[in-house]
Amino acid sequence: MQTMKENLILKFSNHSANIAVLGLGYVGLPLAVVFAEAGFNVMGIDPDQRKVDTVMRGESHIQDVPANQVKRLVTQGKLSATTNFAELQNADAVSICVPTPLRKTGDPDLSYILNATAELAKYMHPGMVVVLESTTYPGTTREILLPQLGEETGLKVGENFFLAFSPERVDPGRKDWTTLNTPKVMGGITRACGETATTWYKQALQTVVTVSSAEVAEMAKLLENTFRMINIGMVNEMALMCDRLGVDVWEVIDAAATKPFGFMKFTPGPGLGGHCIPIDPLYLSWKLRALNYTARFIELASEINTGMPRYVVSKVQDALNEAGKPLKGSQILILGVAYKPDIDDLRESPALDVMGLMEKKGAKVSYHDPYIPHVAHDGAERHSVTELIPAVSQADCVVIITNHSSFDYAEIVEAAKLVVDTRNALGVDRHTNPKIVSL
Ligand code: SAJ
Repeated sequence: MQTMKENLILKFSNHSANIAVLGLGYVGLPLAVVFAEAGFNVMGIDPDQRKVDTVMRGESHIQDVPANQVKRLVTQGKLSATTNFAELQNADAVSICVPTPLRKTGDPDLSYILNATAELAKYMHPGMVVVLESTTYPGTTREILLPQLGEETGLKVGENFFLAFSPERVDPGRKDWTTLNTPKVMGGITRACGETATTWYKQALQTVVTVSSAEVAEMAKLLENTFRMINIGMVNEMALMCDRLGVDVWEVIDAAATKPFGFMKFTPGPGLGGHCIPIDPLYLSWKLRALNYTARFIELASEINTGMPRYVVSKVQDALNEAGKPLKGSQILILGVAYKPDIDDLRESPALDVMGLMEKKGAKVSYHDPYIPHVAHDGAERHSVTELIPAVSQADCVVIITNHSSFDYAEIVEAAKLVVDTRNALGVDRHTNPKIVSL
């Protein structure tokens, strides 16, 4: 008599398993497509009817997923989408790819995971495997999902249902490392869970790395992103120290980066944006506070990173002061508001803080970003200026916040009265051109 695990592994091996992906965002849709390309029947489930309709029309709302690929898979009947969670009753395997943002208080917002788990619990049946992909604090899979999907449904984890965690590693816009070829860590609640989930993912992804528990997998993801957040914080503090020392931080970093081992280059900036790096580490520090431990590196790095927008405003204020102009009443043009170059994502962008702080000090602020036509934030609605060079020449100060590669920096500097460059977009010209002030 085949065990549930053997039965599932057979379904994964012959691709007869029905797959469901909960959440069709920047993680879920690429994952659904990869499973469908591997030959599985995949049902994408999302409460957002627009996302579902887009997929069913054979289109794509995610920049990394080509519409023609969605169209082909939908036409072949390999990929479909619905808002109906009851479809989960037909699934053998479910990936949960829902958001894990922060509340205004800075605490984790687990509402998406809780809602997805509550819906899934209604349709759990023997012989299912569930993998949580959403970045969260260590223990979430065991403490939140297991009780609702296991004990409360009468199912036995590791015997007639299998539960694991596998951190998403999607970097929107990246072409070299994709969902298909980025190594994927997998950790189960039990050994059988890890093995079953690994067998599933190995049918579609090039590399799956099995670890001993869900907690190891949850913590690995947090280490990955905390590593970046802390190093960015450290290099931002280097910028603050170099400013006081009168030393060019960009030259210092480039010099240090000539070391071929034992060093990894990070660069200072106007702050920390994105949906991962500024947020994920706070899930870890929040969990540790509940265990009466203060994650000092995370808290210090967060303090420095969140202080960078204010530092940028002080640099602009000092630069205008040198020109005999108060910030109040000055026309400021922000260049680039996306959270990093060459993408259209505004989430947690430091540009939002810089613009808000300047307006509070009485500056007249406008922005130009070819990727972001309008910004609605904190009750203010802004639109990207269309005629860039006239706006540059009219501004009392141009502030480069996001160094999109499409900008013609020579033309911008030529037309500008003053430029504050927070990304070293202008390079060595900063040494010779009195118009340029660098972070
Ligand atoms: N930043 C700096 N200095 C740096 C690097 C980044 O100020 O040296 C800023 C960026 O401008 C941005 C923020 O930090 O505002 C985050 O930048 P990021 O390069 O970490 O980009 P993200 O947030 O898109 O991070 C993603 C992450 N991917 C996942 O979590 C799956 C991260 O793990 C990747 O390492 C990163 O992409 C990447 O390498 O591009």
